Amino acid sequence: MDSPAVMEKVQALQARAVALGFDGFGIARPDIPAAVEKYQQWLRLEYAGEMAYMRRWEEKRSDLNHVLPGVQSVICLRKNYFTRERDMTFLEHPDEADISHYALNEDYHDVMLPRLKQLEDAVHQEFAGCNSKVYVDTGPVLEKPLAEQAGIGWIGKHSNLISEGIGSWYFLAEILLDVWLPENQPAVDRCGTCQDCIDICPTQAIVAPYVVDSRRCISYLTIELKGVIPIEFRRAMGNRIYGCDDCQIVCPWNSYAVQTEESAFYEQESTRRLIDLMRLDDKSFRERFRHSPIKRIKRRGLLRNVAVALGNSGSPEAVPPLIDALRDSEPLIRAHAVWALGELLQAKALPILREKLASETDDRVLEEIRTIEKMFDLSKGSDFSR
Ligand code: B12
Ligand code: SF4
Ligand code: SF4
Repeated sequence: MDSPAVMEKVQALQARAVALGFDGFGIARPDIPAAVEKYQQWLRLEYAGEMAYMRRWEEKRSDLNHVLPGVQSVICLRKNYFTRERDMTFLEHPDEADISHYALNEDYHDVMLPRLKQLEDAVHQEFAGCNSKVYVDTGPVLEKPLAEQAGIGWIGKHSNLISEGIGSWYFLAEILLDVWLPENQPAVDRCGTCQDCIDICPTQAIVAPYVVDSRRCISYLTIELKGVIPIEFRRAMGNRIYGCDDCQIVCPWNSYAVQTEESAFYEQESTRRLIDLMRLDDKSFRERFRHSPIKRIKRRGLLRNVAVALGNSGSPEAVPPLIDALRDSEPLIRAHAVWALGELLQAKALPILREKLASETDDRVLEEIRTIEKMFDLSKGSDFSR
């Protein structure tokens, strides 16, 4: 029932959300059966790759009563992270790292969660005795279809949520509660006949309109995947070392983006040179990325990605730091440095690899050397052809 008293409380919460720095607010019913069915289909098609958490919490994601018993409403929130023009010119600087726009400075989880909790406090003041749960990204909640139902935006063909006249450069968050609040009208799909995102995707990860196969997506390969990056995607990664924005860069709706007022999302001056990043030790990695989402992939994940990017750089300057990386204590980094040297030096990489890695024992590293040997048919008499 949209009683005036409830509407007043909702308006007060919306005003509080704006004061806390959220720029979109809407309410959805918690049951979204059509989206749940597609999510389960997505899981069955193995599109989640190694993201075990996407499977582990299937029951909760499929029915929010398992997250908050008696849940009746979901308050969905949007927070803009757009800070500067984002275009494809990063490809013209292959010796510099491309970092996805959302990760330029502070970790959004850390920025948003305290404010979400303050908004939750306000919810409890308005609805004394209610139960609630708050999430930003990491919870067992299908955030995009809920936000679509709440009228925040529609799920575009690249599968990100887009708002009319605003674009898609924003994060989502939500408050689940066991109080009935009047829902908003769902957003309407405005993609029309456009399919620019599908055409630009460097790895053809958008396997059908609205469907992303994570295993092909550079965002997954550089952030979520813990192990060796499949060879077939390494060249396509180019200089993208943390996430990928291509499908959003080309989206015409993002021409409406306005800069966020959130200073925590603006980039600080720091080197983007791949050869400098390749030389980060544990201490300097921790210092530089202490507050950044990049800390999640740890030094070994970042330098794995940087090695691939250096392999794609075509730059002779990349060779010395990659040779040094063959001595790194992390086999994952050594393995990708081997590949990168093969890309830069072709068969000439082999004498260097044989010398520097004469006592290598890690299977992943040995496999990379064997691949180069096979490529140049130089495996005869090799120490690595066990
Ligand atoms: C897992 C995950 C990923 C995975 C999988 C991406 C994906 N498309 O699901 C990976 C690692 C690849 C990823 C990448 C990115 N992510 Co992410 N990710 C998530 C997470 C944790 C879960 C999303 C999810 O439920 N996926 C499961 C699938 C089933 O969901 P879906 O894509 O929404 O699927 C819908 C459509 O596919 C649709 N569908 C329609 N027709 C059909 C037909 C068939 C046959 C099928 C199977 C499905 C289908 O059904 C589904 C339900 O509506 C959410 C946070 C959250 N808790 O929700 C953030 C989230 C979606 N990510 C976010 C961001 C910012 C990104 C990146 C932009 C980061 C970057 N720059 O690198 C990229 C974008 C890549 C892309 N094109 O999607 C934001 C998106 C904000 C927004 N504006 O939409 C979120 C919401 C985090 C947040 N709180 O802000 N992400
Ligand atoms: S984030 Fe990049 S790789 Fe992933 S779907 Fe979009 S364009 Fe493709
Ligand atoms: S690029 Fe085109 S098809 Fe893709 S999400 Fe944007 S409007 Fe939709």
